[in-house]
Amino acid sequence: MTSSTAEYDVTMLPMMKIYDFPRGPYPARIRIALAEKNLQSRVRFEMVDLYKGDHKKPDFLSTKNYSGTVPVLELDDGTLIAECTAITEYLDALDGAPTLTGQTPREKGLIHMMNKRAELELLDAISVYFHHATPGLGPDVEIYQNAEWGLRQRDKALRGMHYFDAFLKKQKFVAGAFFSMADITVIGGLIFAGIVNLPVPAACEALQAWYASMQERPSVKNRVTMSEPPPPRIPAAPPSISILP
Ligand code: GTS
Repeated sequence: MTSSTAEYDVTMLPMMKIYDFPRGPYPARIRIALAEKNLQSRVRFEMVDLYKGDHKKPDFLSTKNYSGTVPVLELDDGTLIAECTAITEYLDALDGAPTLTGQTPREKGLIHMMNKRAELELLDAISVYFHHATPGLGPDVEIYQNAEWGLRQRDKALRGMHYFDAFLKKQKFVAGAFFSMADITVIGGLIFAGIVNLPVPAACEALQAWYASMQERPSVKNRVTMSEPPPPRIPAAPPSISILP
């Protein structure tokens, strides 16, 4: 599968902005997608402090994302695209050779289905557990919690891990023979599982092995440091001037 078309030049793309929370599992999905598509240089990240509840403030809700979540992609013409799946689809389509969301109708259908399942059965379930049955983002942000609902979602996520394990016993990647958006979403789920100390069950050996190999991918390994500012440039020492005659 090709990663770009002949006339496509990443450096010609206008700059984009991502409203982001660097260590968050959902923003991780976009960071991984950006690296897989070699688009890191076209993006500036703007941190939204979730622990301060900045994503729930009226200004963010009315001007950036009605749903009060990050990431949000902002294009140079001001267009705003929220939802990781939608953002990934946009980024993947830029080069006309989508590698993450599939090229054939069959690939697209399977990837979309498995991506949605990775959200429903794993990532979103762990997110509900985090927000409802743990301190979450703290009392100022978590204004309504329902621990029972959160614990049910934790158990749903554990069942989801078994579901994906069964798939990965049979195939190399979540939606088939190649790495896709569905893998990224399961990775997001397991990043969140790590944050909430929800280990992958020992019986899920295929899922564990797959996750270990995913963590070796540069896009996954370097996802957080992607947005750290480059180290300060040390000015070159001025040429030494001899004042001796
Ligand atoms: N369906 C959304 C998507 O796919 O983009 C969910 C996004 C989401 O929940 N993002 C988290 C968030 O904004 C970011 S993080 O938890 O991964 O850092 N959570 C804040 C909240 O209050 O729900």
